[in-house]
Amino acid sequence: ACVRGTGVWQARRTMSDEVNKAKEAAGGAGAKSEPTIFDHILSGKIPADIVYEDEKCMAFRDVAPQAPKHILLIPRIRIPTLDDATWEHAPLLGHLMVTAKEIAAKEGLDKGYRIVINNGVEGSQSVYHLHIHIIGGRQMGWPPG
Ligand code: TR5
Repeated sequence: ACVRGTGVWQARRTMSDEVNKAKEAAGGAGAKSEPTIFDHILSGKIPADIVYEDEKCMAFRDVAPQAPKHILLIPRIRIPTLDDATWEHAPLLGHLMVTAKEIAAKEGLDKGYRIVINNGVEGSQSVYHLHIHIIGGRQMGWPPG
């Protein structure tokens, strides 16, 4: 069904890789309590291409960009998934949303962009530290895969 070397083959391969990663990430009993790669980026132990930071959050370029611009925006505190967010987190989540549109503007995404939060296994979440994907620089399709 997949034709090597075509965009279709690439897209399918990428999608199944992401789904597999998401399933593996959720597999361990400690998936929600163990530090993630993003904790190491926050502490500076692992380098990242940081585009923005303040006292509440940090944004850096995705290592596997899905579009010309692909940035991850994360809170400094670790909320594993959107499902773990409570009303106490509402001001922080609002801060992230307004920061996301400011980053998009700074990146020149004046024609539009996509904001994504993958949640849990069926949402294809692979890193259990809540993050907002800011994706742009090309025409997005709908519905998402
Ligand atoms: O699938 P979800 O929504 O959980 O998104 C996780 C994202 O983290 C994916 O888009 C990955 O490409 C991205 N990612 C994973 C790593 C990583 C990263 N982005 C920047 N830097 C990274 N490092 C250093 N290591 C990763 N494992």
